[in-house]
Amino acid sequence: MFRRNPFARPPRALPIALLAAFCVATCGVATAGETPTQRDARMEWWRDAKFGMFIHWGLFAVPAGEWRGKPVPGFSEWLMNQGRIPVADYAKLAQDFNPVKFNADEWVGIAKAAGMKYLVITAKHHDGFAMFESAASPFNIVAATPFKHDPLKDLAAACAKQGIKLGFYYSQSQDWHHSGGAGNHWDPVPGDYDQYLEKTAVAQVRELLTKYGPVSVLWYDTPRRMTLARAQPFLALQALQPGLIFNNRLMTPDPAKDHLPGDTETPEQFIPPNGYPGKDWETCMTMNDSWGFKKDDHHWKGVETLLHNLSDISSKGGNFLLNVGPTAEGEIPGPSIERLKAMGAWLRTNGEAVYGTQAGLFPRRLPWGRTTRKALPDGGTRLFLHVWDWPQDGKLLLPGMHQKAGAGRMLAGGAVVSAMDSPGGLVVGLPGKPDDSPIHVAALDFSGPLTTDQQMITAGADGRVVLSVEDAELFGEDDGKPVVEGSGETASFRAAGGWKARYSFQTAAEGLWSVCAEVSLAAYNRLNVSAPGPFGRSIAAAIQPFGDGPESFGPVELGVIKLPAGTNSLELKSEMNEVRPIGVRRIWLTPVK
Ligand code: H79
Repeated sequence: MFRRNPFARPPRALPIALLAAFCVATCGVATAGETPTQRDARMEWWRDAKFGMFIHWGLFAVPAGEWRGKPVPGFSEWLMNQGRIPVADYAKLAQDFNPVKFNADEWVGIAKAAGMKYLVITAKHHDGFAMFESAASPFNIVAATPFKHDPLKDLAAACAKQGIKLGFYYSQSQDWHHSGGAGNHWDPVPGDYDQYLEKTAVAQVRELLTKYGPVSVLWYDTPRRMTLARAQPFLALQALQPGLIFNNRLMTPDPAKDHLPGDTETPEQFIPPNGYPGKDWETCMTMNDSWGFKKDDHHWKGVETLLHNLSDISSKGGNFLLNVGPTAEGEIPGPSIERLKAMGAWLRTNGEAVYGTQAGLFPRRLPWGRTTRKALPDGGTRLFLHVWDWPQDGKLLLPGMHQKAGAGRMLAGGAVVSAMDSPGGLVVGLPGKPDDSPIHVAALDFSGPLTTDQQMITAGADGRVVLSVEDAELFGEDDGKPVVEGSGETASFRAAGGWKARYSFQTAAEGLWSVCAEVSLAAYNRLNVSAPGPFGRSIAAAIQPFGDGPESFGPVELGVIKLPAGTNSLELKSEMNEVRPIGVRRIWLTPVK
């Protein structure tokens, strides 16, 4: 399989679902001269940490998504680009950047109380403004603002004091301000890209790696125009920080000959359906819509969603880098602080199910939640059951598991959890009644490693892959989550507005599949099917309303899709943005000869 960096020049016309397909980049190549054991040792703290704070802070916090009184659509840190603002006009914002309320100890304290173990702050974003004192460019917070102070110095000290690992985000390629930097097409500053790399980017990364004590993470972004030769000076500098971990966005490899340097996969704004088995990965995600502070962005995710994300990510073996966008005054927004506090409270009781854990056991989606596991010193394994939906009868099935369970308890309160074998697997009895915690966690101990004979969905004897409603992971926008009706053969889900259904299954060989669905709909609709993967592409079918209303289901052929061998996931959604109710029963894939 070829290697592709997620943010290397995404083809413009492709829909987001397809861009996500390209985000399945690969890495995990050890740093030159490092053995696998040394690499494991270097990655250990990061693998255990699970939860970190991303901080997007920069000059963009001053306009906060508005230019000359008018809102500019998109991320606030992209305002200069989206508003096509001339370099000289944008640079004047520095005169109004005076974050007098900034308090590094408070920020680090907020991260720590949230249960976060590391933070990654934008030292320089695409706008080219350095949030640190830099001899390489006067366009920095010390030289160009009334604040005249280096906040990264304070943060480094606060992190050291409070035991939080420090990381820097650095936009090495895109720089809309400096001569030769990539990405400024509206008011380009003439100059040579290689000169820019040497005089600005490499010089500033050297400053970041030499003037702030221990740096644990370097987070590069949007490697437009970055080749292996251009990456070399950055790679060489990294030796200045033993143990440094860096992401997979330094460069775009030439698929014919290069490997992609970097320690971590970086899915942005999504959770990979099956994780990246065998690789280190970190989902970065905003808490509202914008990364940088945007004054009219009130589209906050709820605490339950944020905790489900942390639970889902850890069940797939990844880390969660959750973003805050502080204001130009230097404050983390109140709604972010509230949510972080609630996450911290949950983690203080249930953190054992997250920190230092590995991906859960079951290859198929569980109807009640997620699992993680941890090896015990005596050779046994502790399985954590993250209960998202407490079953009415208090009983959970661990499908295909037939090992004898030892002691079990709820992490909150310690009440005893029972487990009994049954033909379908272990039946776990949860004690008492659920309270208002978004996730209740049970821990069960086993001797030795865990096994389940639960299998991923595969093709049946007739060659078809049949995906039922129970197999679907359902997503809704805001309050519009799809509703499941019925059970067995005739189970269906009903959805309207923005919704998405995701299915995971295994294919034995690469090939073409015809996708069909049994649907019921009251109005014209267009369904979109996509499979994130090397051949990811969307197919869509215009389907007419048929039958006698919502009770009547009929088959519809959606099109043909190419899938690789192995684990696949397929997403189904409506292309109609307006509310168009639809019912979906089974989906099936038939191999195309
Ligand atoms: O720092 C955050 C984003 O600013 C940065 N990565 C995260 C961590 C990022 N850079 N590029 N992208 C994300 C891809 C998204 C590009 C978009 Fe746009 C910016 C979509 C809309 C605004 C550029 C301008 C592409 C379309 C219009």
